[in-house]
Amino acid sequence: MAAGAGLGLGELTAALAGGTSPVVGVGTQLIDLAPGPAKDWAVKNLGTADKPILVGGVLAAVAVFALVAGVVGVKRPRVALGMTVVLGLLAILAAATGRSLAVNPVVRVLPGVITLLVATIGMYLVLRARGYSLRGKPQEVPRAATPEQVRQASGGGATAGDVSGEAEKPDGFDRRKFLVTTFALGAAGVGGVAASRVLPGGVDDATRRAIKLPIPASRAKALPAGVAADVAGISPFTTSNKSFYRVDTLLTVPKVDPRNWELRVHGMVDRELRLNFADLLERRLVERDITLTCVSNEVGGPYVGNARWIGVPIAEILREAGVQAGADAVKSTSVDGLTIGTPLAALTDGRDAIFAVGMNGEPLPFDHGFPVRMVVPGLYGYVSATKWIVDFEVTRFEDFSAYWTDRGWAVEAPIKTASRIDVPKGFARIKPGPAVAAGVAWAQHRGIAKVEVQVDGGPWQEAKLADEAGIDIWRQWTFRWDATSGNHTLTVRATDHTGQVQTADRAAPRPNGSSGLHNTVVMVE
Ligand SMILES: Nc1nc2c(c(=O)[nH]1)N[C@H]1C(S)=C(S)[C@@H](COP(=O)(O)O)O[C@H]1N2
Ligand SMILES: [Mo]
Repeated sequence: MAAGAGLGLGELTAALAGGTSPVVGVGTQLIDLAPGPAKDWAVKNLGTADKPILVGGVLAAVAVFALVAGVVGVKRPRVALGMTVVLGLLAILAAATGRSLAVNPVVRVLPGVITLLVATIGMYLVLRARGYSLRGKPQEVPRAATPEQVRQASGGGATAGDVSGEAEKPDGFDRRKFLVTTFALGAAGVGGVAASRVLPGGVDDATRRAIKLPIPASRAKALPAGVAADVAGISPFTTSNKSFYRVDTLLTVPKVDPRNWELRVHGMVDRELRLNFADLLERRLVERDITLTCVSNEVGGPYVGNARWIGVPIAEILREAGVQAGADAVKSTSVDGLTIGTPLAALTDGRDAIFAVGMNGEPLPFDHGFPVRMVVPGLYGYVSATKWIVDFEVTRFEDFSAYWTDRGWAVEAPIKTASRIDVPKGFARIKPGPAVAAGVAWAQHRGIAKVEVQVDGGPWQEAKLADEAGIDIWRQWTFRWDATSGNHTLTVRATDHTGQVQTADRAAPRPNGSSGLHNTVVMVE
């Protein structure tokens, strides 16, 4: 209960003052310190559930630790207090050294300090109510104490062998006080968490949705009539914001107020720029369909999506800032301190690299980087798609290392040519006769030229491609075949416009993206 009160009031302090929540702070440190394989495993096997599972794990660990402290406290109250202090110190340490949304270092650790104080004082009060003195030797009074013993202990005054210490009345176990104290602590914990949840944390969703984005000066190219294949179960050509995959390292999604948002453009530039949200909206906006892919996507995996973005061309900002000779990279930083390194060339070679403010007709959703994120066609997200961006530094790759590259991922990571079977689903049962397979293929900034399907390891047969919307955008395909009874394996491969055929060589996502061919087994009745 004492630990719960500490965490609850720490949570409330974080909501009120804006510091790092103890649970989120420790969880974030665990994310950052986790060895690469552990993280890969979580991304692969837990998906987006990894975050609630991590938070649940932290809470469970605290609960177990606090229970042990409580049990130990029966015999050794000072050890119990020591353990409680350690718990608080962990929260402070995590906040002080980890990524945090709070800039001010004092504000940052404040919730941890509150957690330490509340939990320790709470533990002290519980122990006292339980009848234990903290000074001198541990008491032996409670539970089995006979009325005589109690009377002796309380009436005897400070005689030799006094076990009570001076501050305490050695009145043994005060059940009422004990229950009231534990109940009050529990209520403080629950109340703190509840209050922190109803407090407005940053800007709210109504404010976000109320933002009117100007009509972009350069609209997206009209989509050809046949970009979408008419097959049930195929990934929609445009991925809705709700079903767009999400990959990041944040336990609580930042709700940055656009009125306070600022992007600093600096480093190897002639003129440092500071852009606020209104500045961005006043610039020339472009609207583009761009397909995003995560480097963690396994062959056939779900971490790919296509959206219609609105944003400011990064090249135009760089031109205005004046890039100095020798620079070859940009280090961008999000509001929580995560860094991403992007090749300068990909931002200036004419492709549609943007500071995006809109996604599928609305301001960026909080989950996807509100108010501003980067979108760069052709590069995996971890080297290009900085969400909640606040800092943009022109620099050289040799002068910095970014968050993911510190964790064993490649410094440069163009998206590999890939394809996926959406229909039929694995182990689907279908009727014999004419059948259809369908899916998507992508090779951003090179474009998809051909998709082929193989049935049971037979010859490669060309699939029908949907119309091409652009080289930065995925392309749908369909394949008609004659299904005969029995189990069959369908395999797909794509070829991009450079002539590169998708490799069959299997590679894990680390260090620079998975490779290999997606296949699906169908059962024909
Ligand atoms: N601030 C921040 N930006 C980030 C990340 C992150 O962890 N933090 N993850 C990147 C990765 S790995 C990918 S694949 C894309 C995913 O963008 P989405 O969540 O909008 O799909 O965002 C990128 N931008
Ligand atoms: Mo990613």
